[in-house]
Amino acid sequence: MRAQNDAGRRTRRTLKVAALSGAAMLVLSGCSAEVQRGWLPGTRETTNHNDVLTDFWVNSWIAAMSVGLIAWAAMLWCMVAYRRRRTDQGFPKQVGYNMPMETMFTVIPVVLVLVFWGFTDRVQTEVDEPVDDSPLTVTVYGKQWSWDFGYEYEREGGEKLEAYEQGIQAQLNGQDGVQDTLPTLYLPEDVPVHFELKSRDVAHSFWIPQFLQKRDTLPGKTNHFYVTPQETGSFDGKCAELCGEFHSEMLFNVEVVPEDEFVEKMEQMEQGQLPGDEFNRNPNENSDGAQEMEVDLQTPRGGGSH
Ligand SMILES: [Cu+2]
Repeated sequence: MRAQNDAGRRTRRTLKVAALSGAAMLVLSGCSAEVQRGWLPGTRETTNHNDVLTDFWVNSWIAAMSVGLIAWAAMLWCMVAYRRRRTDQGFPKQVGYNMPMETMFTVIPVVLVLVFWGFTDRVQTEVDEPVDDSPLTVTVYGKQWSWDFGYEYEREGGEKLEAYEQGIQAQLNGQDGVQDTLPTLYLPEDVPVHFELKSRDVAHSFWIPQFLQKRDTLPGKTNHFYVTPQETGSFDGKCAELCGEFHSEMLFNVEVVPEDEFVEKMEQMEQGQLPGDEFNRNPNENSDGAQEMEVDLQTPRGGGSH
């Protein structure tokens, strides 16, 4: 009996130490900025959407973890409290078709899903709110396997600029300096940007991880997104949709720079409008190309009228 009490006390002490050190770890790690933003890349100020997206991410995790902890605790408690004892005989009491319980198991998850859906919808509506008067429109074409960027920018004085860059596929050969060969998307700090996202061939996805936003670029369709970069710096861009053999090399750089430097960069690019849908692989998926195709089909082939 005495030995048993000692063992019990030891177990309790071990549990207490484990619980205390666990709590201490949580409290200490809770101080770091990285944990506070749920290990997301970027900072709360990288774009005008980062704060609301970060809060949504962190709060969703807290809510999901709370639900998980309650469910796991209930499961463990049931396993222990209602375990089969040595003296038990036959089946335990059967509690199937317990209406109040069944109703609870249905109603609680439905309410949870509706609440999560409500918050998701609110954040999504806020982030996707179109900005009608963006001074800068950037047309992005995804293509196997690089990016084209076309800029139309109206400066505050009314001066209009148009320039573009057509990217060439990166050659990831394991050597240094590849990053400098990637196409670079330049963005001015604190200027709202309207992105028009298109594809020249297959489905790609335009993704700047630190901006916490990504969106598909699809053939025959234009997608939009609106963002205001708020911090200067260099960021990574990627394709986030498996799009063929060299999907992993479909990379680009993002440079957020002060407005005057952005104008300088635009002046160093190809001047004029980015070549449009006529450069797409399947011309049937755009109006100009479809017209050409129609003319082509009407031309007699092989021993016609000539
Ligand atoms: Cu791609």
